[in-house]
Amino acid sequence: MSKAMLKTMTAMAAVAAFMLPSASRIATAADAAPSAAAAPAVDEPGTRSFTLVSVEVDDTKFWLPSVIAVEQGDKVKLTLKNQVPGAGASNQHGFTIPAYHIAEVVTHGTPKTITFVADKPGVFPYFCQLHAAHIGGSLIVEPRK
Ligand SMILES: [Cu+2]
Repeated sequence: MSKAMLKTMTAMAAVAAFMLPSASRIATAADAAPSAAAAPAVDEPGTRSFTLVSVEVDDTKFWLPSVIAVEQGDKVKLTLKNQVPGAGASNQHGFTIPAYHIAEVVTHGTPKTITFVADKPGVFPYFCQLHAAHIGGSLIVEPRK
């Protein structure tokens, strides 16, 4: 069987599976709403999403997780949250990935979302550009095969 035929049959099966339940029961607006809401939020293909949180443990600040890995060419979406308690200027921490020209300042209580395309393979450190003692991590970009 050809790959194209298999693809077509798979698509037809998917359509049939989708159509059967709705055809076999009387759909009401009340029925439809929960199933629509239950559908998971899916990123567009090729997008990798991560939440990075800055925390303080025993007087040491960390960006966690300390390793994130993607594949070269992925669109990367990072949600940055600063959960370190503080007031005034001390309620801000930096997040930078110099190799990707990213440098943000994240205020406690105000998450930031950034996106970029991981076009360069390698291991790239991320850290807080405001405080040398603030421990960062590594972005691993696996080369595309
Ligand atoms: Cu910091």
